[in-house]
Amino acid sequence: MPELSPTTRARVAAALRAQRIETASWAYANSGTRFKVFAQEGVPRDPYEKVADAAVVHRFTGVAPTVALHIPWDRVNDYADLARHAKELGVGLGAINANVFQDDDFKLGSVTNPDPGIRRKAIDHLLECVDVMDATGSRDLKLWFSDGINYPGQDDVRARQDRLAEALRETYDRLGPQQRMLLEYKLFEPAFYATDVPDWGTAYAHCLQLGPKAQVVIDTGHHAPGTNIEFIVAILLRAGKLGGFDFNSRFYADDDLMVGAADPFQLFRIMHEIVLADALGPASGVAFMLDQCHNIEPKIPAVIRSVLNVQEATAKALLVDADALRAAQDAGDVLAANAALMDAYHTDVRPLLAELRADAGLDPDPMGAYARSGYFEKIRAERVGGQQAGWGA
Ligand code: LRH
Ligand code: MN
Repeated sequence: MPELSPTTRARVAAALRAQRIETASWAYANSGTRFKVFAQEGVPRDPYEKVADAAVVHRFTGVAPTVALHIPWDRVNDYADLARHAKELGVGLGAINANVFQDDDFKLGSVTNPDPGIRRKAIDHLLECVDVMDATGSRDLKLWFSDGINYPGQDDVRARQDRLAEALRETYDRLGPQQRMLLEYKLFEPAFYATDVPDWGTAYAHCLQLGPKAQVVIDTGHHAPGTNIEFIVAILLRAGKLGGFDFNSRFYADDDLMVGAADPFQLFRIMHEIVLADALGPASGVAFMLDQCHNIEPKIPAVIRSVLNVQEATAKALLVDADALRAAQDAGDVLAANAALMDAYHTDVRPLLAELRADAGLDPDPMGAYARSGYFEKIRAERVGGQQAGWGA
């Protein structure tokens, strides 16, 4: 790695130290595909054990201080007690994810269902999730709707949008002053003809109509192949409507693989747009969340690896020589401009990150440190019996 000037090193180090990546409670639980869910030893049996695993990821990476919850997968009797448990372990409870995609009543839709009684049931769940936020102290309500239709004519597309808007409005009006609604879009699955929130434009239109507390979430696995996701990032940042990311990666569809595993260059390009817009720090309001399923790989190491992948892409993006890039762009020097990005991308930032971890009193090698910690052996021995957590589908 080229010798960094002291000012560059200080700037990059400060930005990386301030980075915050939220992990997902469901990533620590069993998950799979419609073909098979492969159970693993040591998997949590309840939200308390999921939070404990999230705390271990933070202990070894130093940049994952919150864990997102999913309701009802993480329903407990006393959310304030769960928040206390998290605090004792050095983490906080993050975004609250609603779930209106697993109830039999929602076969033809949840908030978009033709049946007003079923819509009421769905909205009541969204409102329950805001109650949970009040108890956990969470800022973000994350909404993903599996709602859609499988055949042309199955339902009226515009009528479904009206129903969606009505449900979002009622939920938006329930939010507290410091709370936000993050609307997530997805091109398809489980709906296979039309999804009611299929793309960033639809999510953006609804968020614009709702107001400043409604923002768009970009799940990196939710686009048509070939979609330029960093373009969407730039557009939503420019509009002040980028609420956050569900980071993962994919080779084909919504594969929910480790972020950066399938396309590290895409992750770098996304973080480049974030750095360009000075939207990396917590003050930007952009929530950097992981939304992954570790179907065959050991879960806690996979989450640690994912956090490291985001750190590495971020460090590379922070190393882009902004002045050289700007000069080349202004001069119309296409190759020099592209080279400014590629030089940063091809920089091995791992030694720098290892140094920064050591400076922060962390083991420079979080994956190795976790393996040597004996934590897996401990949970494998302790977590015997009971019902392992999963998607409860
Ligand atoms: C939908 C999704 C959504 C979550 C779920 C776990 O595909 O990305 O963010 O609710 O995964
Ligand atoms: Mn998601």
